[in-house]
Amino acid sequence: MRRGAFLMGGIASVGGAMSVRALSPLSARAAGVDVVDLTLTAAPLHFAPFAGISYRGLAYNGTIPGPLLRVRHGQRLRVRYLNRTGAESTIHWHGMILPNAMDGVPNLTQTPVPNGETFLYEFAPRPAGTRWYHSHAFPQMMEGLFGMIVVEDPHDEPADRDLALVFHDVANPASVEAAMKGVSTAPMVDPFGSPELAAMAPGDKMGDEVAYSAHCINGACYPKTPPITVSVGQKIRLRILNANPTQTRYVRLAGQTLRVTHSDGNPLPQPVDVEVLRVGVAERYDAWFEVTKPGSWLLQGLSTDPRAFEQAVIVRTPGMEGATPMGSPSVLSDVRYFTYELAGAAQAVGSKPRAERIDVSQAYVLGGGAWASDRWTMNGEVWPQTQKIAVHRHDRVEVRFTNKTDMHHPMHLHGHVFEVVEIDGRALRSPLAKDTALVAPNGGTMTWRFTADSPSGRWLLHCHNDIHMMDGMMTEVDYL
Ligand SMILES: [Cu+2]
Repeated sequence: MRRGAFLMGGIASVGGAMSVRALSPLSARAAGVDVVDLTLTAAPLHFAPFAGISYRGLAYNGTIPGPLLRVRHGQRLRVRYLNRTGAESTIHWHGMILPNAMDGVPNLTQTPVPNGETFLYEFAPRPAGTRWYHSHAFPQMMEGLFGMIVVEDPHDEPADRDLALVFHDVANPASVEAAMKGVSTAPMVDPFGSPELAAMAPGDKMGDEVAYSAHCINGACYPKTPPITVSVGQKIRLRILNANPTQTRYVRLAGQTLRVTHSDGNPLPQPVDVEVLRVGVAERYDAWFEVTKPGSWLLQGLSTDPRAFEQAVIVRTPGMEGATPMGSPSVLSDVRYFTYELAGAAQAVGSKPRAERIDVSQAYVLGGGAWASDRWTMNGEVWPQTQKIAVHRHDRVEVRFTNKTDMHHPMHLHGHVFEVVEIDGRALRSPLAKDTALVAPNGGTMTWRFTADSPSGRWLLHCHNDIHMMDGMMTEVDYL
């Protein structure tokens, strides 16, 4: 394999065809500097993950995904952003608590960066964990402007291998246009047995589904994804990001149990062992496994899409180069997969989250999305008419969603880490710290709590499904 983790002042990046990116420990020199300085240039790229496809996309520093960025908790990050996309652009630092002016939302937290111009992003990345960055100017993220950033926690349990895996896909632009108008006929691509498919009535069509022409991990499609070589006895840490703009991914490593330790970069109350990792749009998970015997296994992003087999990479021990890798069935019936209820120890239906003083409470009904509709709504309104949440500093805030659509919605709050305290009428004994969480369909509910202790400003709260966001499912938390 191409084991390409090169340190450049705290940045690990891989040139050429992107491989699975191994994070070696930051050198003393890289970890010792106060400020990590780098330049990100966004520009058009012909992206060709395999023969027969050449996609006109956008890339940071010439690669899709963009370079893997690494900083140590406490270091400052200074990114000179050069926009050569041909349009206005910004960078959003997803999952970070940072000054509002650095949050990268065009026309809300900053003037968009004109083509040919630069902008300086500077902040101390926090909290520690697996986070990511992407353009917040539609449709640049789905065109390729995204990458992972790891904020290293020096107190983290060390891994023998630390691997960054970005799951991403090439969207068909015509289907994106149709999906925005609610008239897409692209197939549903969730695996059989998934809650996404179970939520759909037969013949049910939302018209919002995007079609994808390639499914990649770190810029390549199977069988061109460079295999990952591991040794018996090693403990491997996988950092997984679902950068697909509309679809949940089910990640499975054949024949292995995954021990999930972090969700959206934040430590879980306790590790959870699963066979399959469910990763909603924009979510990240850290999952570990131990190599107990020689073998060759496929790590796969499961879906029923005809090209789903492309989203895979071989994990194998030395000497297994000639072996056929073990795969996984693409069905999820009777499979233990990661759920928030499992990780948060959900109690019985009717249980209530811990009683505490709540200063601001806001309920949202998620709606819209009928066939041929270009409206995805919060309390019946589309952005910017949606009801905003006004908070004072230090307020304890509760947000409750009721999802009346038959789609899951990956709801994301900028600039804060919230706690999921309730799901479908069941209180979580151990609330989950997250920045993005899937709200279940058909009357599903979810309650978040957070303290308004972030820097003041205007913080977006929106569905991270790009189609839903652009069709209005967006609001904001405003500090008074
Ligand atoms: Cu949505």
